[in-house]
Amino acid sequence: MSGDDDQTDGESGIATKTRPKTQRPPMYKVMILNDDYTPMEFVVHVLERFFGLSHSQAFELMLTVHKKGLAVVGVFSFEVAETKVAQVMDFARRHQHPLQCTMEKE
Ligand code: TYC
Repeated sequence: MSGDDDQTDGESGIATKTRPKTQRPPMYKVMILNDDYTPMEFVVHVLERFFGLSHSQAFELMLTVHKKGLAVVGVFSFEVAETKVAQVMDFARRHQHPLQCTMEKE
């Protein structure tokens, strides 16, 4: 309950609050990198399939990567980020495209 941790400052008599530290799990950015060979449609398909983006969101994000070199495509827990990276890398390799997907602690 909020207010449970109200305390009274000994000197001033002013009510003060302590905030118990809430532990949040670290989150990981998943990024895709541009290259000169992977077809644009393939990257759009990857973003729709593995990151749940709509076609127009996927197309825009693909263009951002194409122009800027890389972009964050999502932020996930370690396990989910690891799985996404592995799925994308495996899918790209199976289609013989050099698309790279990496993760980084936020
Ligand atoms: N640069 C690629 C091309 O012109 C398209 C591309 C976009 C590749 C994004 C990778 O992550 C990427 N065919």
